[in-house]
Amino acid sequence: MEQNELRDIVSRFAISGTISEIKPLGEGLINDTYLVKTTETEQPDYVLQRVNHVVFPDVDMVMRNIQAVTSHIRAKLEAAGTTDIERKVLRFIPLKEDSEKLYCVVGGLYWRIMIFIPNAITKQAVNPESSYAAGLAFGNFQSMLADIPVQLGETIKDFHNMEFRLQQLREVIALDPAGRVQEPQVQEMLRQIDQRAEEMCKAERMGREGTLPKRVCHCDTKVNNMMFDDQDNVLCVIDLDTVMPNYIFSDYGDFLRTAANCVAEDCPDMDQVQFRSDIFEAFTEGYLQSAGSFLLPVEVENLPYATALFPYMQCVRFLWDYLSGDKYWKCQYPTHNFVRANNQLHLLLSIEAHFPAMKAFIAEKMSK
Ligand code: GN1
Ligand code: MG
Repeated sequence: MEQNELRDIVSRFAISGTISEIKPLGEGLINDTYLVKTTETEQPDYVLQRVNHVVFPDVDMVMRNIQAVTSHIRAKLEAAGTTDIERKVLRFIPLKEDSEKLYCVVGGLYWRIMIFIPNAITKQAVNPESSYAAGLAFGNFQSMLADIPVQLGETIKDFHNMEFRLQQLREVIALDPAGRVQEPQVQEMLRQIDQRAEEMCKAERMGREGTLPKRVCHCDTKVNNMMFDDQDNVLCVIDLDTVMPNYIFSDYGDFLRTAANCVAEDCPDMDQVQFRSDIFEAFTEGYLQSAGSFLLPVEVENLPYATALFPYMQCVRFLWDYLSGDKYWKCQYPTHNFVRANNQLHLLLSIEAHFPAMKAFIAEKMSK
């Protein structure tokens, strides 16, 4: 994108200060992000982002959700007398022409701007200390949003609905567009998926029966979606596009899926795919500390289920994409999606072996 086009877009927003330069920021795969520097030291710098409207078809809903969430969190922080609030919650800048509107559309693309948080870093890898901090931060995030007075929209419909993900898989099996369904290793994986399908859909059943509530969740709880200060304290949770009502299992389970695997989700050496109980324990400890006060017994009891659910769901989603002919995730080689699915299946097997220890750990924490 040309500098002058970017400058034109930025100038539609009610920012203060003079733009000195605009340069790419971060390595996100879904949205395009730029840093907008201003000349004056007393004025903030900004983050300009193009929202991917293929992945998020209703950008207006995304921005209404974000506005509701950030203003609710800001009000809570102010009421608690928190200092340095601008570094603890994101602030999006409205348009000059409409102070209620937080994005603009230019040539069919969607743009928004937020204040850049200075002296903050993101992390890619975790250790037990940062997992504990992440558990606290994501539990706090859910806790602050527990009494949000508006109904948030579902920015990706049925995003973490296990019944829907299995239905998508069945549909692609029936069509077999890439001619991959009969591969023996696919058939074996389908057997493993089938064996667990009923159990893995229990959140949806409990939801229908009215025993499991939906709460406001982040739904993309990776460690790189948090900002830390230089003392390793969590400042705030970022990447709020997927914030929507969901079972709390989403935030708890997806963090452990990504952080507690000894290797990356596409590592092809299945012997190395192992669940890390040190990461599990540290994250769970932090999470129960900040979310324990509002969680229902049924939610706490099912945390081990949540830990299994997300590798299972991701196995189903990667296999679905493999059988579809690799349309959703970028692939570096023809079996990349199958390798990812297999990695997630092996993570699930390792998690299943840890079930008794996980249950005992949670019971012990809750009895204190
Ligand atoms: C996608 O691109 P990223 O890493 O933020 C996906 C997640 C998957 C993840 C698997 C909107 O997230 O649900 O867990 O890939 N996000 C969407 O790598 O589909
Ligand atoms: Mg993301």
